[in-house]
Amino acid sequence: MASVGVVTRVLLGKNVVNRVAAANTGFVKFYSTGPAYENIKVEVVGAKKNVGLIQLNRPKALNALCGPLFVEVGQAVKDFETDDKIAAIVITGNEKAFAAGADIKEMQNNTFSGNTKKGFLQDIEDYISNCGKPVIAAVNGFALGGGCELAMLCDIIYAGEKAKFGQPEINLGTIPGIGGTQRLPRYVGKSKAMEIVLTGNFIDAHEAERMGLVSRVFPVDKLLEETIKLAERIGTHSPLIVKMAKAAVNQAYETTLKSGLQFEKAYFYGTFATEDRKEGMTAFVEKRPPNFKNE
Ligand code: DAK
Repeated sequence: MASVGVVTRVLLGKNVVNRVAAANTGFVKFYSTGPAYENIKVEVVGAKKNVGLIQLNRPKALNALCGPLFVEVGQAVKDFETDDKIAAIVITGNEKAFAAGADIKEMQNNTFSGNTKKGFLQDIEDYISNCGKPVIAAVNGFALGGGCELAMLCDIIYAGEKAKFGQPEINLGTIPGIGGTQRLPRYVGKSKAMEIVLTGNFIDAHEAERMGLVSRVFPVDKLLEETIKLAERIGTHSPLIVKMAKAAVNQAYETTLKSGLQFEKAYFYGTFATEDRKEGMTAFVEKRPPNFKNE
């Protein structure tokens, strides 16, 4: 894994603290108290140590999304979101699988009443969708079922050229449950989404790019590096304005065109109440790079 930062876990009795130490600067940051991560790896990467990297890490099960993994991803996203030094978050898997879907063995004996009463893997949707920072999926290998849906929860999807996307739930006698029937049509249109959901067939990375599901495709071994570069590029901007821009784009998926345009205008006007808007335009006029303060 491309890595600049170093992640260590410090066991304090039963409590575990994820300690992220940036090797070059000696800077030490405590992430969160709570249970040790068993299903993901978390790192701070990038030249400025401002990219939070979450790697799904259940390789023997092709990163199948078991309940504890979902909880851990949610916690890691939350931790990165609340850390002012982090500009963007990247979620990735390994070369064989981003994630092959929810853990079928874990849910095999679930019941309608149990799912209805207790819910099923719900939280991650809120953590990622509502995250105020950009979340980027770097997909190599299989992104199936909940894995494809996890990628679609992210703001941008980059893929390695061997990636395969699909919603194969139909083969299991069920249907997508975390956005496959709702987000996929918004990405690729009704006919393609129907084809993918009703056949369970996989699509490859280039086809996914042509359909608009994926924004760029890279050689497998360049994917993570390129995704981190994208996160760093976003990280050169004002985090406050990035948050507003993300919220405005997301409105396009939540409302009518008229309401979305009103939202955009209100946010556009709102940028004029920020120091960073003033700095951005002043820097342009003075022909110098802006120095954004997140204010
Ligand atoms: N769950 C559990 N184990 C899995 C798995 C999965 N989804 N996918 C793969 N594995 C395990 C295999 O069982 C195998 O384990 P062992 O037998 O070695 O112990 C190991 O990973 C390697 O898999 P294969 O031997 O099958 O590897 P192949 O290369 O031959 O095939 C494959 C790769 C990805 C084509 C195949 O493994 C496959 O078809 N996997 C299942 C894909 C799938 O159907 N995914 C959709 C699952 S349903 C919700 C949230 C989420 C969801 C729903 C609701 N809410 C919040 C409400 C999501 C639902 C789903 O994703």
